[in-house]
Amino acid sequence: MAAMNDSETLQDSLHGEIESFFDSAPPLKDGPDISRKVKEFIERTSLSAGGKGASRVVCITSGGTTVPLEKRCVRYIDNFSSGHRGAASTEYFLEAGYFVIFLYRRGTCQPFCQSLPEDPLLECFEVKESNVQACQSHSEEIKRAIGEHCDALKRGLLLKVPFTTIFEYLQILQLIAISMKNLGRYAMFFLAAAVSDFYLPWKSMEEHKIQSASGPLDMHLVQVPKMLSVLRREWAPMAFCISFKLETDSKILLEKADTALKKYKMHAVVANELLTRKEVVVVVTGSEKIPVHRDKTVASADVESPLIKLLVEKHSSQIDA
Ligand code: 9Z3
Repeated sequence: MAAMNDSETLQDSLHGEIESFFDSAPPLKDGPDISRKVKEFIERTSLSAGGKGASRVVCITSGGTTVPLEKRCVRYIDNFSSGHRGAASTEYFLEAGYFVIFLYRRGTCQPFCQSLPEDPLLECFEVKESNVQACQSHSEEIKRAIGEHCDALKRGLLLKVPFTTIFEYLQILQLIAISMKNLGRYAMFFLAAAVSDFYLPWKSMEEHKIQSASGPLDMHLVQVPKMLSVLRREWAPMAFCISFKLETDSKILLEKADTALKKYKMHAVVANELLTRKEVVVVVTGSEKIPVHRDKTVASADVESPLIKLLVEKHSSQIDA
């Protein structure tokens, strides 16, 4: 029997880690329902293309994943992400003619709601003569938000799928990616979600709330297997894949983005720093590092607008190659 080389051994151990992650994960509560909705959505995208080639579909991940510490979860570890990047990018991809699967963390920013106050229900409406109506000061934003959201849903351009835990996120991402496999190069992944690096396996988790009377807490967290490799290699190998690299230290950011690009064979890695993430990002590809800035002359302009324009161009080149 031929001896395994280093890369085969690495792939084998990654497969083992991934298998054990999925085997030990609690089954998705509404798995069959999510699966049906995703399949129907993707079927509709193919139908709508008619005879004109294929439609482009992007899966946008948004928000942070949680790591539960108890099965009947009271406490959890969280990952920072407001969901602004994913929500704003959803609007720009829809504008560019993409179908969007928006895989988002429950409670984070939603597309079309960027200009609304934090608590729109309580801050944008008032009661007048026993009727609820939109406040004059917010009526235009509300009309736009509701109108564009309903339109995207009605025309079947947007599918929203929520997650909370790292277990839900990775199971749903796998389900979506495998369903998108047949779209080939017309599929795109825009992985802006902040994904936990460590988790507590379900089988080693306490059933009930951890008791503080037991003294200091000692917990062994296991590394979350790097699903980016398997997404590229097996789940949807032809899809155009963009991942994100977040750092707080600018000195290591571009190097780490470059390493991720090569290690996971991404088409581009968007590098961003926590404090400046709304002003500038750097798109790192195999041949260039392109800084993308927000247009500072327009108060409401965001960095996602030029970023999505650039990524759509890159995706077009990939499709035509
Ligand atoms: C990002 O870097 C996103 O751009 C942000 C967006 C989470 C910073 P907001 O949601 O912020 O608009 O508030 N996302 C990816 C972060 C991440 O976890 N990347 C992993 C890493 O850096 C690779 S998958 O190791």
